[in-house]
Amino acid sequence: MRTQVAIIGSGPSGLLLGRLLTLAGIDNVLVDRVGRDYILGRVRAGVLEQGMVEMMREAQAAESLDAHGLPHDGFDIALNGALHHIDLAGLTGGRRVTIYGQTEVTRDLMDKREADGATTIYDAAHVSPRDFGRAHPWISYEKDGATHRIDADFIVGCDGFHGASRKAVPPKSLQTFERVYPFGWLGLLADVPPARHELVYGKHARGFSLCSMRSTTRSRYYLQVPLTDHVENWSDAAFWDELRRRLPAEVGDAIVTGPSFEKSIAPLRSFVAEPMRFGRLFLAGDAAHIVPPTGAKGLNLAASDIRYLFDGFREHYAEKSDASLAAYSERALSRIWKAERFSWWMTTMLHTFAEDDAFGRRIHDAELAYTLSSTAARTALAENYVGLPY
Ligand code: RFL
Ligand code: PHB
Repeated sequence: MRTQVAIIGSGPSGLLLGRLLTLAGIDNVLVDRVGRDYILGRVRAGVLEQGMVEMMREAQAAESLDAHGLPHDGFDIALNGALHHIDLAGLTGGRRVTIYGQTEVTRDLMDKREADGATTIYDAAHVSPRDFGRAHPWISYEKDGATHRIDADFIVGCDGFHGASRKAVPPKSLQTFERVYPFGWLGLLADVPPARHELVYGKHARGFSLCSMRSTTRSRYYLQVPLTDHVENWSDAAFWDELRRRLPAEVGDAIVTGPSFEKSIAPLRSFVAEPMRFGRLFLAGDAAHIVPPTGAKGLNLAASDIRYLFDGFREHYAEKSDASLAAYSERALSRIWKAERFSWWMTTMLHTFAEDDAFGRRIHDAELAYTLSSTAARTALAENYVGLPY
């Protein structure tokens, strides 16, 4: 098989790139090691920046997002039994975020891809990018007992943190930066109305908590838990009890409980790999970087990578210019590092660190108290939360 752009990974970054390329008349093939249902079974992000919403519209895949996404003009931070409102729109000249699940983004893009008739190979084993340091890169994979080959002009690794693309780069060509946090997030999804109409990020001596949602009838809640914890240790009742303990009474009393249909623990990590281009192989999304979810940036960063990369491919094919492709890694990394900083800052400010001494705890408390009390600091928070310009 031959194509112009071979994409590894059918998550939001691979699907968004594929759809934009297809609309621009650029042939592309997508390969994933698992299948559609498995991918749609993963519960992940839920907050979209305005830039990502606009990209979904550019991809002509925003009908459901525009109909069912919930625009949010702000959120609350709970501290010491009180709520402090962060007026995103007021602090940023009217910018806002939209609540719409990653699962739905992925499904909408998959449906468009199917309707486009673009080639997607699911359940492909041992996917491997080859010869990307040379003029004629290709991908190999195994399926149905046979080995297959896709020749391409370019390969894009959208295959997430554990994917094959970054691993195929010789270690000496790659610099990595990493911070692993000493806790995880236990997440619960339930078909109950959200406690409030906006998100609540809770700081508490017992640990961080977050009240989020997917719709007006589906809630997503998180609790900070030790890395040694296991999801089997948490009955639904224990989760609801602990959540209420960590939140002010006005939020706790408004929580509607019900049976969960998803519960899982995710570790928190910051990670960046530099550069994001190796000859004819590009990395995008989680394949190149991870942020802890506290700033709601993971999915949105995947979208901004695709913004820069798609512009590069369009210029390459339509205008015979490689200037944007050449600038991809540097442009993307400049925005990524700012989101890394913001996500790290939100995480350290809002979580409880067991290894903190008394001084460290007071400093983290003062950081949050200052942020809540200063219009300048709240503006900086809001400007990052709604998303820095592309
Ligand atoms: P994805 O979504 O991980 O998609 C990668 C795709 O590549 C496939 N793949 C392979 N295909 C072929 N060969 C291989 N060797 C392959 N290895 C992997 C996978 O099957 C998959 O289909 O990456 P993408 O597209 O870059 O999108 C990034 C986002 O998914 C990610 O940033 C966010 O979901 C991060 N994240 C969260 N972000 C938020 O902003 N808010 C959240 O609440 C939030 N929760 C989460 C998260 C990530 C999690 N992970 C990675 C475990 C919760 C979890 C549990
Ligand atoms: C979510 O709804 O899953 C969510 C929302 C905000 C975050 C992280 C996760 O910061």
